Amino acid sequence: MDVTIPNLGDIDEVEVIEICAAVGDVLAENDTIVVIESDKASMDIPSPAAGTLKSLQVEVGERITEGHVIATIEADESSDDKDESEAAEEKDAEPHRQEASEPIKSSLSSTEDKSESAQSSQEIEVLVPDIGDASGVVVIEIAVQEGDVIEVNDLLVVLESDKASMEITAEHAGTVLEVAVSVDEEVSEGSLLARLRTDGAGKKSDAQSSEKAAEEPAEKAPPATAGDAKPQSRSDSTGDAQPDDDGRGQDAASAKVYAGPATRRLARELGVDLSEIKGTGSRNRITKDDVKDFVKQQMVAGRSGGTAGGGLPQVAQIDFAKFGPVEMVPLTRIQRRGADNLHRSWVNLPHVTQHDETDITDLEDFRQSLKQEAERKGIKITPLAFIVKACCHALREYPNFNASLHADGQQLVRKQYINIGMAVDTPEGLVVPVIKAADEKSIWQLSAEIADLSDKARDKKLAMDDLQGGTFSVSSLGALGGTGFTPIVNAPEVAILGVSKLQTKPLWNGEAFVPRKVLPLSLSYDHRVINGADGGRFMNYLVSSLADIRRLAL
Ligand code: CAO
Repeated sequence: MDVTIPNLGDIDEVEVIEICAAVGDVLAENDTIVVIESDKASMDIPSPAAGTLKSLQVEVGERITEGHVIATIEADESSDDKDESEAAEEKDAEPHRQEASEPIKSSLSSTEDKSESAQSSQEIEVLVPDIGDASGVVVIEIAVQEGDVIEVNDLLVVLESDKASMEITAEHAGTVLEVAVSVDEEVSEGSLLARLRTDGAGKKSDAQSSEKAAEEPAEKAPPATAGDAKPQSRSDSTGDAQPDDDGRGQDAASAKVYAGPATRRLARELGVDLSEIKGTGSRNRITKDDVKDFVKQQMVAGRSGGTAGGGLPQVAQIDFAKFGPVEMVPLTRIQRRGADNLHRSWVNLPHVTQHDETDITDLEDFRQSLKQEAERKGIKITPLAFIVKACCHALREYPNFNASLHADGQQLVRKQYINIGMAVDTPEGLVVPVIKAADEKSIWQLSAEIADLSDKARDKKLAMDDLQGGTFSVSSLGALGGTGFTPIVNAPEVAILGVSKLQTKPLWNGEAFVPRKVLPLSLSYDHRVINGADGGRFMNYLVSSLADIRRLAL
């Protein structure tokens, strides 16, 4: 009995990426023989019957098309007397036999559905909105399922990039027809997330639309491909190889490797055997990060002489459980990405941190005097708005702090705009939204934007654009305490200001010690770009601007 590549829908060619059986192997029905992959998805080709694998007609890396014979099976006794046409008939009759070919069929039918939906004005597609230049955006949460009745603003899906999480909410009330993604799936701008049928009721009025109405030309809809099929289980997906819901797939050869096409591609490029990796994704799915972490571990483990990558001394691996009970707490994606970014900056940039203090008694008096007005305006006014304002003035005065070192190491890219990144502490980890054109904004505007961006960061409502384009950062731990710290530069920026807790201290005014409100500042900078004297000048400028905020009006 020949095993052939089934109907591939609109896919011309696929690549054999894995061979899961050897000639002579005794196979059970539905045991995976090979795994094929297109640009969008991977798919197991299972044995259509129990029997012995007599020959394999493909090799890993070979590109093949629909109908290509990949193997020959000698069916065991129970099916020996069946010829191929009988087997094919039986395949139509038995539901489980349809598992291999059904996904491909579903990809074709989804094309039809889409063209139908394009004719109906009530069916809409929810697409991934503009996510700027963010890469590696994954679905981390799906809040609805097929058949759910939803209201405007109901949460549909949560996406997460290296930098932040973003909630995709419904702009129309209606019913969920299809959820087109699964948790841990990587998506990009324009990817289909879900299809809804509107009930003709409300629609969000704001323009931040992440849904595209079906009345748009049908050809605008992305072509239906195997990758568009909903990857929920092996029986209805041409997407990832996934364990069956009852876990049977865990034991089956076909489900040994549970990973998406992009992860498989990365593993192939790096020469990694996916079966050696334990997946950390949902239902033990192997993610790209798992592959990268595995490679890192291999590099560290493989190195002799106690050095890690880049010749750095290796931190000892200790079995802490030997000394008492331990608990393993997984880091959030933002924490892991943050750790990578901070480490990258720390090992690449020669950091210097300069500490100083500024007397902001007058600033604080002024700020207190604004409290009633602030309440009327509904704006919370904290010292941070003044600090950001002072930084903008200092950056204009010292433009090398508002710059990045060019990749060739020979030039400085001075930016003609001033965008201030603001570190915000969130339950998922540190997030740095950016106040755009901060130098053009008043203290009121800055205060409102600081509150707005920090609320959005904590509520996972930041757009990708809110996280991009920073030219200098401020990290305020003032509300928490401390007398100083060494903030890490948010590379490729070249400097960051750390702010610690305001304290009332006795200061000598020439005649007596008087109580003054003193704010500690810590300026870290990239010493390749900024020398100590420049650092000193920048800090002096900040200190005097904050000590006498009339200077900010100059
Ligand atoms: N000294 C003393 N009090 C301060 C202060 C300072 N330097 N800065 C702010 N405060 C006060 C505020 O005035 C406010 O008090 P009132 O409510 O009485 O007015 C209170 O502390 C709380 O302020 P806030 O934190 O809500 O607002 P903010 O504008 O000062 O800061 C934000 C906003 C988002 C920067 C902050 O909430 C935050 O997340 N900080 C953490 C940043 C961080 O984690 N950095 C570390 C990065 S490196 O790992």
